[in-house]
Amino acid sequence: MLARVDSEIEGLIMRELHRQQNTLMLIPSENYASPAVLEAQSCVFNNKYAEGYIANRYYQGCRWVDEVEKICIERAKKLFGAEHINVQTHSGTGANIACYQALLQPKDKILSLDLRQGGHLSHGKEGSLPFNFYTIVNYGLSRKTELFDLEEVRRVAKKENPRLIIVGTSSYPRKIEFGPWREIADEVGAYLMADMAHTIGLIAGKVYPDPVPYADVVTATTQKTLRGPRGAFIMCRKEIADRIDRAVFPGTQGGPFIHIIAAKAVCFKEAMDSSFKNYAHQIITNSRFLADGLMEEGFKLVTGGTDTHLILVDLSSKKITGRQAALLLEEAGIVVNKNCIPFDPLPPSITSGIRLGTPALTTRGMRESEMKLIAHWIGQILNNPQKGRIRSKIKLQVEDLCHSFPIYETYPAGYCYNS
Ligand code: DSN
Repeated sequence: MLARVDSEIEGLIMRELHRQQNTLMLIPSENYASPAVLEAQSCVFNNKYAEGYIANRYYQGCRWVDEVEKICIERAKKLFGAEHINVQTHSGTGANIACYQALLQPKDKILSLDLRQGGHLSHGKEGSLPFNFYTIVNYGLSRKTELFDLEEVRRVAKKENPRLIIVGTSSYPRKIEFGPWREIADEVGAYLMADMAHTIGLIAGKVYPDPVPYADVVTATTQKTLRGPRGAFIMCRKEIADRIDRAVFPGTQGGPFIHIIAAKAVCFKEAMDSSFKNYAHQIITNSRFLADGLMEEGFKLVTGGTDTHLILVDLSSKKITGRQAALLLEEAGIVVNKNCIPFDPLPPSITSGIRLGTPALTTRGMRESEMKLIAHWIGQILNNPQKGRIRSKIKLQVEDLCHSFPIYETYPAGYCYNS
């Protein structure tokens, strides 16, 4: 149908499918949603307005909408054990902003990780809505270990007396234990918000510490490690449930995207299957193999390795910037993103690092041996930036490898999609 109505857009969709099939998707925030998720999110719920919440809408005709949202919430609660969950938020940034709206007054202080060291734009970057409405103060990582320095966080918290402390990052390759963060928040009387946009799939798969018992609010996206549609949700204690719900609607959003909520429900169902635990476990195994392989190729990794889905490569000793590295790798079909490393002297548009992750390759069914091979290719390319012939040769090998791990024609059995 689309091809008949709009062949131009249909053609671009097919090209993008071809690109996704024939390149290695190593951006840690990307993944391949299942065909069931894609089907649900393109369904007729797209046509329905449903402002409000279950059994309390501003529109008629919401009988099936209510059923879908109820099932979605029930599944998420079963998966994560939170007291209250709002599944209406459209994005991670929107979810974070709704939490600020629920918990803070204008000018209240937010303590978050410096963006240049792994924090997120929505944690208060200059020019963002939170920056304009609230007072942002930052903690940093330890210069020596590149890990969180909890004593430093405590020191800044005691000095600044924030109303909200945010833990959670988009380029931290290590696990975070949430108990000490709760203690610091309690010591200064602050709310604790855990932004788990990146790691929520690992939490669902029980291979990453659980923030739910410790944080007042947990925000998460559904399209990254959770492998669902583009969207987000908020988990919180029941005492603040009404404030969170009101901050989402009508506070910061209008009508919920019911087709996306349907797809979130499918994604939660898939994540409840035992195969998802294997998937999450394999993401980390793959990440460790890729990290070890990169170190064997002579790369320095931030924190010296990984125990999550994500690897941050420090290129400062390689005489190549993150931007150059990402472009060279893309020529060979290896898709990563440039990323600041802690204390990076270069701006975010150039950077001294690249960020890699294994969620998407693991969905394709790739395992340890493929990670070793990919690390070797990355080494060959970045250790020989002048040699275009190497990139051309590896591009063909990448296509061969991709051919053996198709994304949407058929599905490998086991920990990939339920077969
Ligand atoms: N853009 C996401 C990431 O790549 O980490 C965060 O919002």
